Amino acid sequence: SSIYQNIITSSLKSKKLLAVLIDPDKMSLENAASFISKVNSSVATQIFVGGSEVDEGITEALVIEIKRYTNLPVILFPGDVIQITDKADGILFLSLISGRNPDYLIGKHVEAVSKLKSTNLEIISTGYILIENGKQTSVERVSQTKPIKRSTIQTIVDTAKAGELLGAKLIYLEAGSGATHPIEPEIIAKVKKELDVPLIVGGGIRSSSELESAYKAGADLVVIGTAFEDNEDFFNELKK
Ligand code: 1GP
Repeated sequence: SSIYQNIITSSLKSKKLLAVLIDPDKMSLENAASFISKVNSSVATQIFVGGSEVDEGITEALVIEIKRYTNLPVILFPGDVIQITDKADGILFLSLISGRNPDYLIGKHVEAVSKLKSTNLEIISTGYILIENGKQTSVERVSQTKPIKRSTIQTIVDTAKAGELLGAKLIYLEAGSGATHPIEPEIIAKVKKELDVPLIVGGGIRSSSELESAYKAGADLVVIGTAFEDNEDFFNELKK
């Protein structure tokens, strides 16, 4: 349980964590080495690999390539069962608790068990909460679920707490990849106040000031993908 233990320890010490999200659908094997060298010289502490729509087989090849170039933990953030590979270090076992689609609450998890049993992946139960962000995100489209409205903060807070009470080891507030606006600090702060487990925040964070404001509001780990895909120079602002 070293990945989770590290997140817990960091959270207790208020040491903030940053995961770089690599979508196998958008990252070619050829570009992985140079991208990872930038990740290595940045303040990033984790690498997440996953996406909403990824063809079978691609994830494993990419994870092997990423692991060649970094010692950071590589954690699967899968949109589907076919993205599971034992070449990674861990997996966020996500239940989409903002939605009411049984497939994404428990169905795909049942399907995943036979695959997971043959791996040494560290499996981290994660309550995944999609929050409305003005446009339809791919999580919404693929999962056929509605996000929670940002105005209904109490529902967001109660959903996060229900996830924790059901046993989630992490709660992940998601605005959706490429979201126009990141999750409001007020939402992050209110959720954090109610939670005993670490809080992950992601979606639409594109600057170091937005990153800082998510941390300040209470995010223990922030996930950034699109901002690095669009502009690798952003790593220069996040040098160690
Ligand atoms: C998406 O939270 C992650 O699942 C990261 O989102 O690509 O917008 O950074 P971005």
